[in-house]
Amino acid sequence: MASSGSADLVIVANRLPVDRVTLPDGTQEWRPSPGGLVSALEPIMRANDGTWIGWPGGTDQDHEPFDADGMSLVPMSMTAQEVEYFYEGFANATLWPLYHDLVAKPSFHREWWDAYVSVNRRFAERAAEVASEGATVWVHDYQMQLVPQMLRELRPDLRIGFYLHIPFPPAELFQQLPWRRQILEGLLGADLVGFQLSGGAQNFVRLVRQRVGHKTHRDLVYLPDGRSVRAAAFPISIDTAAYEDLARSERVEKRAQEIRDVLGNPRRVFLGVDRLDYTKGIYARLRAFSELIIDGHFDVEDAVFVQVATPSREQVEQYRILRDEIDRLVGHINGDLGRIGRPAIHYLHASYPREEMAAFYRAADIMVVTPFRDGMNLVAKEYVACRYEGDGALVLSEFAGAADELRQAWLINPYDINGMKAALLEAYRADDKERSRRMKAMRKTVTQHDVAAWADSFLSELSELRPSHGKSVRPAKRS
Ligand code: GDG
Repeated sequence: MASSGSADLVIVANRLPVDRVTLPDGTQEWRPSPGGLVSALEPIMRANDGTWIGWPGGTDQDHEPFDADGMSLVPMSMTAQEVEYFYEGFANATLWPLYHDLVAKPSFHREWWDAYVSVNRRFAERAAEVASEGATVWVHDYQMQLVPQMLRELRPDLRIGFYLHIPFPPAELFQQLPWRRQILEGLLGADLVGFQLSGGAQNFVRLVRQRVGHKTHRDLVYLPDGRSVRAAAFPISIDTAAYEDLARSERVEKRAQEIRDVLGNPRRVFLGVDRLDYTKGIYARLRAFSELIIDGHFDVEDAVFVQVATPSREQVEQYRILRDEIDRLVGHINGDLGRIGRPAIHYLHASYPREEMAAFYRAADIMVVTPFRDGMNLVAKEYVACRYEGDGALVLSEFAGAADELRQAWLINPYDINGMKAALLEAYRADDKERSRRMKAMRKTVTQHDVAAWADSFLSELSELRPSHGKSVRPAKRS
């Protein structure tokens, strides 16, 4: 067994919750990249002397571990070739499309796989160094699926959890992967494997039975060495109260009004917010909206679509192609349907501070979330959290994990353009009473089930699975 470190709780994720940024004068500094995951885990990390292992972005730079906000951060370096083969290649051009219903064609390259193995090994070795005797290690997402097994071999004393943020595909698709067995065995190093939905957990257990040959019963896998692994659903959520507070702030309220003014105060503002990703269904939704104008249901004076598309994975070819397609479509639509000062679509290829995002959510009457496949989709929940007056409408794809909980949204099939048009129109025409009935029910769900509840339920389940091993994770001190 490797000698142990001092951290009682270790997070292993592809990214650190900070970015290394270069300032105009050439100096560099760490800047927090706060996402839902960090805010969920921060209190638990603080209460447990937690350490976060991840890549800070950039290449070929070694950084010493440092402390930030009561967490100890351990930056992992990556070579330019690893970024290309492991991150852009195997993670984002093999696993990402394969796990999202083959919305794009996955590429299989043996040298990408080799890089995936070696990066996973380095992360596992680092986790083995920093974790204390009997510590809890929580590994995150599709970039790190081999870490649980590698870590268990190095440190059998640890309690290991794994959480997959994206869908886990059905056997019929997963079995295309030349390294399918290695991935399944990698995940089986964990005591608890968490998924967004129970369908993902069931796909995993079925594949383990078929491909690895282990005995399974319901959500349990029995390994020959006597250990068992549980696979279960833990739908992720957001820091609901923090979003609501932001939405209620005077600055955000003022900014939301400014946005509506600049848009010309149309009757209805439609909004899309996504990473620019082919899984998100941006093209189809913009087409559906434009056809409603062409069909004469409303005019550019009545309705406008604001689409925020955050730049993402720009080195990957399929993402470049998508960007060009959306650029062309928006150009066509605005060229054909827009008037002076009145484009049909406001297309913003940029990333904004959280406060501005909240202002967009406040300014929008109808939020349009139409992925072809999405693990959860936090944008849908953020919109609901920001509508504290119980107004606003959500049009949501059945293929987003969030559709399991947000049943009162206008649910659509993103492959069915006519169905999508009908739902957009219904949401456009719905009266206040109808919109409020739906929104209030969804707000209840998002308020009761926030990201802290998600993290607590995963970690307490993990502690129960291995009660005799190691120390318990101390609950977060709520302020
Ligand atoms: C993966 C899974 C799962 C976006 N643009 C800006 C910005 N965002 C924020 C949103 C939201 C987050 O990014 C995106 O989360 P999603 O859940 O919508 O989608 P993915 O990035 O694909 O996330 C997904 C999630 O992991 C968590 O498990 O739900 O299914 O694919 O929080 O607000 N934030 C800021 N500026 C932007 O321009 N500040």
